[in-house]
Amino acid sequence: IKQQVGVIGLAVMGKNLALNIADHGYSVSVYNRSAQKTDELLKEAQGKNLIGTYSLEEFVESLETPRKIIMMVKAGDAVDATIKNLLPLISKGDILMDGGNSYYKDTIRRSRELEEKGYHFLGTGISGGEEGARRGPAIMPGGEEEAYRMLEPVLTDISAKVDNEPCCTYIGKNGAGHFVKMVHNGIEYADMQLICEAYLIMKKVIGLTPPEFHEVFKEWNKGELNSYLIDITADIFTKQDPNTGQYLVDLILDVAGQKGTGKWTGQISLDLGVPTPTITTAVYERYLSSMKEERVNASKVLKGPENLDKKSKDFTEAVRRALYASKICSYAQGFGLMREASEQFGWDLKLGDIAKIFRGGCIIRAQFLNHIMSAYDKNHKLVNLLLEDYFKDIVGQYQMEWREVVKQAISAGIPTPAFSSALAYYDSYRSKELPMNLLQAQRDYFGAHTYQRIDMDGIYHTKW
Ligand code: NBP
Repeated sequence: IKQQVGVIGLAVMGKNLALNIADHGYSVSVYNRSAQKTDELLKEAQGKNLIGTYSLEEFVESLETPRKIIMMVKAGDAVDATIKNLLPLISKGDILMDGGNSYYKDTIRRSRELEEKGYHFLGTGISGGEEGARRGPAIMPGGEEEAYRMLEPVLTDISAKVDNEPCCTYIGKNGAGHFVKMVHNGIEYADMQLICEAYLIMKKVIGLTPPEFHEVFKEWNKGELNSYLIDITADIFTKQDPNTGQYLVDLILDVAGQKGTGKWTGQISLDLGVPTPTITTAVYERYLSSMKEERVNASKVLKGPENLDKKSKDFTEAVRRALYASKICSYAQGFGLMREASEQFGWDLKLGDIAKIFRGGCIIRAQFLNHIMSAYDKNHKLVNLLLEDYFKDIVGQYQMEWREVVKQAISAGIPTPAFSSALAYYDSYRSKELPMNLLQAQRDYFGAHTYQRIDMDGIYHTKW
């Protein structure tokens, strides 16, 4: 008898996904380019219905048809290479799923190429890292709906569950699943940056210590901000270095890495003409962080404000409110980007369902997503989350503290670009009047770009 599901690529993600699939009662075949990872997995999978194969021929041969093959190889060339090697071996009607963080345009191309040849292709975003892959990730499948339906039982079984519902739903055609995963990661960048700015403000302005931070974040996690990222942040502040006894967080170099999905989100928001300043700023801050040597030099040369206005612990509530309001703006931006992509690519994205599957398994899982879900349930054509009652009221109610926190940071010279950009987004978005009348005049002055008037119809040009 043949195996039901095949997994190719047995690094962190593929290995854990294969174990997860086997635990849900499916028989699994695995293959990895280098044999060592296969051997390691087989040792771990003893007693499970999981077999190892050592050539793609053997792998393909071991699977029942139509074959269900999940690729978890490195995004980029490795995916193309794996597809190329599989093509002579598989049959029409087989399903190939790419579960890595592929660039959505690559997925659109691969879908077209494979579907033309009669194969099914699913570009699927999987979030949750190692633990998610093993215990239940959030899954964002894109491709032909018909092909998804064939793999749906496996994917929903292995996904995270919230209120007994799977964190996996069909997203849309071709690149839709990978696009949504990319925006998820962009939002994740912003969430993390916002939390880090809240930390920096409280560190500098109030002078909180790691144990105090632990208490503050633990408390925050009981309220509106309840989320995986706030929870792990609270936890991080408890860890002490066994050698020095110091808090580990204070010993970690302030240089952040990245793998590119946040950058793509920023690039595509520019391409699609959707403002996502808070998300993009979070990417820029990682770049700035990596200019460590330059920053150290600049810190000796460039002046900041002299005095720091210290605040009492009560100020943490203002920071919490500023964080929540900023978070709302960054989600408004991310969901705005998905809304526009849905229009431009004809994906018909169900934004409420997307918020729903983000509630479990993935890094941005949070209570707050319930509000996004119900906002789109009430009105699936909602143009901006900020306009929905719940968000509008919260941001309206918290804005004075939000402004106060940003003012404090600015006057103390503490860099809080994500807080500030979220606030600037809010203020620009709610502005009936922007200064672009002057900008249009400038454009017309130097480039005869013409302008429109508020008092008359038509297109005008002036000899300034
Ligand atoms: P990696 O992204 O580190 O990729 C390693 C795997 O790709 C190994 O199995 C490797 O085989 C295989 N591979 C490479 Br590299 N080039 C290949 C080629 N030309 N042909 C065949 N196989 C090739 O693994 P990962 O961290 O498990 O991530 C897998 C995917 O999931 C990526 O797209 C990643 O972005 C995404 N993702 C990762 C996480 C996470 O937390 N790590 C979370 C969410 C999504 P080898 O063993 O022979 O070198």
